[in-house]
Amino acid sequence: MHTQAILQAFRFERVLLNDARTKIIYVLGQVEEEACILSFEKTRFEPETMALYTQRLRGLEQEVENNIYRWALGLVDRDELRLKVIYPATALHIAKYEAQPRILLNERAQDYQSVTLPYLQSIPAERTQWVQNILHGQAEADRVIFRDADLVLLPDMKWDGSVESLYWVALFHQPLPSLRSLHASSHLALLQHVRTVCYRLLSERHGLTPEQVRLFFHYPPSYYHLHLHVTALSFADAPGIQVGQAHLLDTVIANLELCPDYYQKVTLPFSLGQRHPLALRFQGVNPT
Ligand code: M7G
Repeated sequence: MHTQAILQAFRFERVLLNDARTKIIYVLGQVEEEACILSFEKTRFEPETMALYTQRLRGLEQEVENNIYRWALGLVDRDELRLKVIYPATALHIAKYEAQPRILLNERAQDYQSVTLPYLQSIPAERTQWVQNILHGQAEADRVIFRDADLVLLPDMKWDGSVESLYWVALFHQPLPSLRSLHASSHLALLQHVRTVCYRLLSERHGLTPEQVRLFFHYPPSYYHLHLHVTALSFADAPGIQVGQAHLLDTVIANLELCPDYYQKVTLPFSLGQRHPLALRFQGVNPT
């Protein structure tokens, strides 16, 4: 089904999340009796268009003047929006995007075995079909930045294309579910390799130095097929960089150098939406 056809058939149900800071709204609806999530994001200003911006502003309303200060609401022609569509959306997607309180959990090594592992094994394989499509060159092939026998590097769905908000993602061919699967003897060389590749391409393409980027894993991820997040440091409030979620690649490498099975032993604290299925499974395991 084409995006336009999905939009035409969309029947609005409710707003999942209205983020005033990021100017992104997530809405849930139905398309042909199946759930569909749409997100609309106000796009960033393009510096090149600013010279003539004042002339495009019209319909000023709610003007206030006070001394040298004044403010108003206005309209600009061709107000662009970034649209994302998840269709059909699963209950997991709805739980991911719906506004809800977050809770901090501690996943001990034994909790990974008894709670998280059964959870990730219960996730249908089609949830990571998009990863397989990229790895096998069946989707986004024209966007791929780098490909070799170990990994594929490409722009993340979240990237708006600007260097300041650079967001790439590196997908590994090895079917490693997450950070928890990493062991020095099998993966240290792979992690050093991805770091080298990212640094080289960030420098060649955008003149970014290693001091200007952050490479990190999420734990827990939304998708249990290991992937590395690559963002510009100037993207100061990039989504998912908070403690309880992001683990810097440099720290991961250093931990594995100190202790080869660090990620099989360590307790990993993480934050999740209270209604996330993994959080529900943890109830009773992590009484606070
Ligand atoms: P994550 O840590 O599993 O989940 O990261 P998160 O979405 O909670 O961060 C998955 C990363 O892959 C995110 O940064 C997504 O924006 C990105 N991503 C997800 N999908 C479905 C796609 C896709 O189809 N194409 C691309 N290029 N990136 C995607």
